[in-house]
Amino acid sequence: MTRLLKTAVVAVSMGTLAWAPLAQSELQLHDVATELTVPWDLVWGPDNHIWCMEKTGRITRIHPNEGTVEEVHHIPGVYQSFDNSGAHAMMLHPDFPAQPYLYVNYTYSEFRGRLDKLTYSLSEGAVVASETLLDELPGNSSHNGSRLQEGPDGYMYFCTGDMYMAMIAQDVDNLGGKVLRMDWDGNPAPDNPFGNRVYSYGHRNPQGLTFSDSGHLYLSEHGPANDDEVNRIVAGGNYGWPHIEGFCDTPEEMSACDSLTQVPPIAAWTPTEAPCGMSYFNHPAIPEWENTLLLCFLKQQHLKVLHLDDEGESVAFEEKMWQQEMGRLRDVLVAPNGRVFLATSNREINGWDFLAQDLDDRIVEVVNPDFDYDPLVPRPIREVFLEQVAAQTSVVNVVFPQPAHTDVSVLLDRTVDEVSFRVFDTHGREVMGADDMPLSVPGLLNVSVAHLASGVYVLRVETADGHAQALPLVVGRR
Ligand SMILES: [Ca+2]
Ligand SMILES: [Ca+2]
Ligand SMILES: [Ca+2]
Repeated sequence: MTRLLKTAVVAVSMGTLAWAPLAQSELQLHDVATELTVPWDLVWGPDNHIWCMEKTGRITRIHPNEGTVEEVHHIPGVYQSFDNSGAHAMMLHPDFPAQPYLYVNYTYSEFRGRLDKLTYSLSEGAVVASETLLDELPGNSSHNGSRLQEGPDGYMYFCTGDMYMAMIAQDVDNLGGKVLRMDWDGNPAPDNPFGNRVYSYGHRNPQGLTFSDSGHLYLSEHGPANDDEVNRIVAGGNYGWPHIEGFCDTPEEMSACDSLTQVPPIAAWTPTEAPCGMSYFNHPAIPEWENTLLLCFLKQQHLKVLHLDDEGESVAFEEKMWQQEMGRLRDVLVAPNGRVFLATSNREINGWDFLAQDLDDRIVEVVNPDFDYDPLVPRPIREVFLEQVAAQTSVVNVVFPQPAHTDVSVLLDRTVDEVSFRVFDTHGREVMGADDMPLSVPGLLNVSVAHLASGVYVLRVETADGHAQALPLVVGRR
């Protein structure tokens, strides 16, 4: 259902350096999904769908070819101010859906934000439970950041804004103006530089966060009237705000630099252009963009292509794409097969339409028609789940997830295609069960526990050849 908008030859504008390569690819833009409201964060799922969170708190699963939009959840209690607050960052657990969790950051009152862990139910195709990992994050009408990323070290990275309270960015005990590094339950990663969740500090309002293939972490942040920045993040680094804006180059900044070791940005722009979502790109689908950071801009309404040097330590040159053609751009997503998706941000301010263009807000795909993309066929989440289960051949008699909310699965030997099971409460009373039940997938028993009260149970499974085992089962609800 893709609508061809236009064909744009890759326009190379002269960046800060004097040279730029000639580009050969003719890129096309086309709409993937339309009539959204400020799609703030796009994520590629293991089901080969785009997972999208709008500023309103609506979470959808979007078919990247057909553009169908399936609502998964609407976060209750998202607070949107006249300005920028609302829902800002989302990610899926790296082992989703075997670990059926989504992570979201949003403001829930004028001055407060949260990081929540949501539980997705395979049987319901929706979020069925939520747990708050970080409550009482500072918040404000703007400057809330944020982005979430999985690190190559297996930890969760989360960048936060200074919430219009500039000095908190320098306080390593405050969660604002930081890059945080945590496990998947929101606990500090064990070797963090300050013994808490903080990984780096001195950030103003970061809204872009991405890892390169070689494991470097890059962050984009809004400057005040000067010095938007892209930073390469190192553990324990102080990125200067509010004492230093951009590089340490004014007399006041130079005296501050005597007492403060600032990690300088790898790129800075004055006057400000409002950088936002950012993704590392390194794929033959667009050869001219290999080893680049793709960076969205709101105010100046374009995509910048920042070409990194071989070490990833500096920006060699930059290009500006599609200036003022799609309006404000909020996020860029690079799929594993090199497809690139952009999210517009024109229905700003709680969906007011005064900036809106036709069919806004939209997700637009950037395509190189000369490249033969790996199709990465979009598929049901259940199929992904069964594949994950099948890969875990050495694990048997595992009951998951625990606590179970609606469904529980038991991983058995893969030769088992029929079981009898019983569930007992702590008084030894049988509360449910079935005899000689054929398994739709050999080695995997799925049981609905939606009708059981929260509590501890024993699940007894018996196979046709008489092997029986009792396993603990915890049912938990909000
Ligand atoms: Ca994203
Ligand atoms: Ca800085
Ligand atoms: Ca400066």
